[in-house]
This record gives sequence, C-alpha cells and structure tokens, in this order.
Amino acid sequence: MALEKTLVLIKPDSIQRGLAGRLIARFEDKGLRLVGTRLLHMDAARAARLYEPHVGKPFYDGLVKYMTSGPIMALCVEGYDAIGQVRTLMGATDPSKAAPGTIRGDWGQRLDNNCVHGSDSLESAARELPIFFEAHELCDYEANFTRWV
Ligand code: IDP
Ligand code: MG
Repeated sequence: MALEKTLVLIKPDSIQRGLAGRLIARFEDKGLRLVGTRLLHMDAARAARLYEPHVGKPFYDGLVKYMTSGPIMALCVEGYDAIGQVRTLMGATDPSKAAPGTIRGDWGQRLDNNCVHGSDSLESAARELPIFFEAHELCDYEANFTRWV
C-alpha cells in the first residue's frame, strides 16, 4: 500500500448544514491525516477547472452552479491508499443509493447535493490538488499515531 495524498471537498450543502466538523472527523477517525485545509467560495473559473472532465455532460451546468453556490472546505488528506479509503468513506455518488455508514449514505438524499468530493485516482488527485493548494501550503509531518494505522 502506498502513502497517498488526495483532495476532499466538503461541498456547499454540507457547509450550510454545519456538517464540516463531523465530516472532517470521519476522515481523521479512519487514520487519514490533514495536511492542508482551506475554506473558500469557488468562482466559476475554478469550478470549471475542477470539473473539466465533465464538460458536455447533462448535469455539468447544474454541478458548477451547485459548487459555486456557497463556501466549501478543501482538505488535502494523507494516508495509506488514501484515494481509495476516501472513496469508500464517501459512498456511492447518488446518496439515495449509498450504503448506510458512508458519508453520502448517512447524510445525503439527492444526487445534486451529495455532500463531499474525493479524487477518484492518483491522476485525478495530482490534477485536482493544485487547483486548491500550492505546495508550500501543505504540511509535511508525521502524526504520532501514524505507526499504528
Ligand atoms: P463522484 O463525485 O462520485 O466522483 P462523478 O461522476 O465524478 O461522481 O460526478 C461529479 C459530481 O457531479 C457528483 O459528485 C455530483 O455532485 C454530480 N453529478 C454526477 N452525476 C449527476 C447527475 O446525474 N445529476 C446531477 N448531478 C450529478
Ligand atoms: Mg468524480
């Protein structure tokens, strides 16, 4: 298993609902560690950069509108197999189909308000992280629990 960094976004619906702390706790509880955090309100240009792979899809315009509708929190989290671990914690894209126990399964109802984003591959994480963080904004450290998880 490789040590990976991945991008998590706590989406506007989650910030509005006051879920940020509980969602961050889900990743921390799993043993993933925070190496970057940022609260921001995305503009259309940043959202377009993030969702470039979805250009042309029927939900694209609504997705950009949703993701620019209010503040989000960007997290860079690190851990073994972090990309896959985050995707497992998030659950299926459509919260109405996501398993109970996953973030989307526990907190979401609708595909167009699905609580969180997580990079889906090493390539995506490498493309997406610089959209939110410059290298110097990430903290390189070993948490004292690291050897146990
Ligand atoms: P993912 O977030 O699970 O990786 P993607 O297929 O990459 O899912 O889609 C990106 C985002 O676009 C989803 O998280 C969701 O917010 C939105 N989305 C995907 N499919 C639909 C749809 O059919 N209707 C509305 N929004 C959608
Ligand atoms: Mg995706």
